Amino acid sequence: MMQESAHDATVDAVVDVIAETAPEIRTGLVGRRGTVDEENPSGDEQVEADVWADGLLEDRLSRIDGVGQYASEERPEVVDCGEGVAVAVDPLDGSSNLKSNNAMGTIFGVYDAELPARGEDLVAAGYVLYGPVTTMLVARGDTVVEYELSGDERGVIERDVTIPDDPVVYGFGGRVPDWPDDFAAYVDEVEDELKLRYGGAMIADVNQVVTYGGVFAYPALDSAPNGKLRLQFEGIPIGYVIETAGGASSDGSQSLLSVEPTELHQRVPVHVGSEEYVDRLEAALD
Ligand code: AHM
Ligand code: MG
Repeated sequence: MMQESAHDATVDAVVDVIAETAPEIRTGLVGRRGTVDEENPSGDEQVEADVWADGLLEDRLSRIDGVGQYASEERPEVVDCGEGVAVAVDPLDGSSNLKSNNAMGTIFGVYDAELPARGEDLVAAGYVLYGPVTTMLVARGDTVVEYELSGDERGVIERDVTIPDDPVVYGFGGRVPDWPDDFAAYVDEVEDELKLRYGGAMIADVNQVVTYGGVFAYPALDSAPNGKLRLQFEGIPIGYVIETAGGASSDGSQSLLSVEPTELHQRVPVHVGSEEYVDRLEAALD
């Protein structure tokens, strides 16, 4: 275990690198929207930008004093880079949206443990959203801060991001006939109460929930009992952001932060958002 103060400096440096690299990732997407002839470890088709953004982040994050491991959705193995915390990254979440020119994100989690690590080992997590403007949410301690990024500028938009009361939106992944019956019954209720917002990039859809209240899920499917999203790179970091913002997360029966990690690229059903809707989801799947 590292000293608390050493952590703080390392987490500061990780957040700085993500914030400084995001505007560069955004402008560097031009000319990198085509697919490469490779799959990532989860079997997804890779886009040129996925591989490029992963390389950029690996290079910069692994050079930080106090970062001991780098791992990403786009490479099979953990990169060892010394002593210290582990940084797990989804370099371009929702990169299939590059083709249709829609929103995407970058997700990061900093773990005080070797990967694969547990949610309780997380010391900070956050995401960048490449929307009409570039924003970044960072969850640390008991606070989520939202920034707007532009060039070298990082302006604070909100010092204490909290999911609003009175939920408004929902977004659920997977094909409807592939939803298990109990999840489909839950959706029947939710769609009478909330309005649909689903864009195919978890970060963009989750940020709708953070902004308006509601629920996002990429659930277990009949054809994929662990869903699509990955525990280390997506489930745990997003669960941490949402819970720190006053919401709840679940794999269907427990917080995403309590799920036992067994392998680096393991998948997990993800349900996050306003507590009421996550509680009802767990009751429906019981
Ligand atoms: P990616 O990180 O490889 O882009 O995949 C994850 C994305 C999530 O952002 C999103 O929720 C999901 O895949 C969308 O999947 P689908 O296209 O099946 O709706
Ligand atoms: Mg992703």
